[in-house]
Amino acid sequence: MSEWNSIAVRQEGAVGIIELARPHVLNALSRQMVAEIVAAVEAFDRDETVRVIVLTGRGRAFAAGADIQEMADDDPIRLEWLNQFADWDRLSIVKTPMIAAVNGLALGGGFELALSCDLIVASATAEFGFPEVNLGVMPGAGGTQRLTKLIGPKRALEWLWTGERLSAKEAHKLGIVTRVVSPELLMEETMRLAQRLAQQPPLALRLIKEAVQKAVDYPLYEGMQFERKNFYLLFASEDQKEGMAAFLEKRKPRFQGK
Ligand code: DAK
Repeated sequence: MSEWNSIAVRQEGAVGIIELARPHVLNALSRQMVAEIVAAVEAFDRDETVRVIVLTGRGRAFAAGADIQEMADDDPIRLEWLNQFADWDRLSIVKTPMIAAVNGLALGGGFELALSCDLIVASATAEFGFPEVNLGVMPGAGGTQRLTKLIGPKRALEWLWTGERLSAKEAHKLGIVTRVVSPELLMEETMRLAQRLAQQPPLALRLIKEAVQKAVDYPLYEGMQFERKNFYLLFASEDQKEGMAAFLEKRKPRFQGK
């Protein structure tokens, strides 16, 4: 997809930036928009010049959830045929580090999109929530699973049942968000973090990401075995040679992702 209707895509140095761009409906995630986000993320993921991907929203919302207009008349059989989660699920196999810069409301699918990124940087005015329950449904794109793994079943249940919103500060306290910054500094701070990560050895970042993801699902022993294999694998990289040589020669390393 080279033409984008619902998003804006650009690259700054080694950082690929995707901006959700339907502010008139608070970036409600239409099917077209989800397809575009996934296509843009995958294109960046395959591009060796892109070391970090940043997702953000235009206007006052990051994303106010799936497009209710579009799904109001759905039925289970149509949903089965649409198989729309096939697109969505591809986000979880992206290897490049992904940061969500949450500028405002992140509700329902919008919160799920942020949770499927590796790190969330939030504006102090951002709010997070799963209002699906107020529509008579529930999250379907990972919300009950990802939130529970992050904050535990009791706290997750309370937020999922009430549909109430968490402030950026509460989300930070619960470990959902790693940084809270003032609204006007959101992109600057996120880009600073992204550029910093872009200097790190990309293969190590990818294999660390994979190992941390396994830590969430694997028992400790299996996780440790997985970690070890990735550790060994990095010794096959030029970046390992460069990193250790630079240390011994007391100079700054230059990592190339090789
Ligand atoms: N869908 C469609 N339009 C939306 C929308 C949404 N989710 N959220 C807001 N809008 C539209 C409003 O209809 C309004 O349009 P106009 O009336 O101006 O034409 C415009 O955006 C501005 O919104 P408001 O006028 O309502 O603004 P307020 O500040 O008064 O209220 C609000 C903001 C966020 C509290 C309110 O808009 C609201 O409650 N929005 C709905 C939030 C919500 O329930 N979200 C959860 C939806 S369920 C999937 C992935 C995920 C999911 C499903 C599938 N796949 C991968 C396939 C998840 C499901 C959900 O997210």
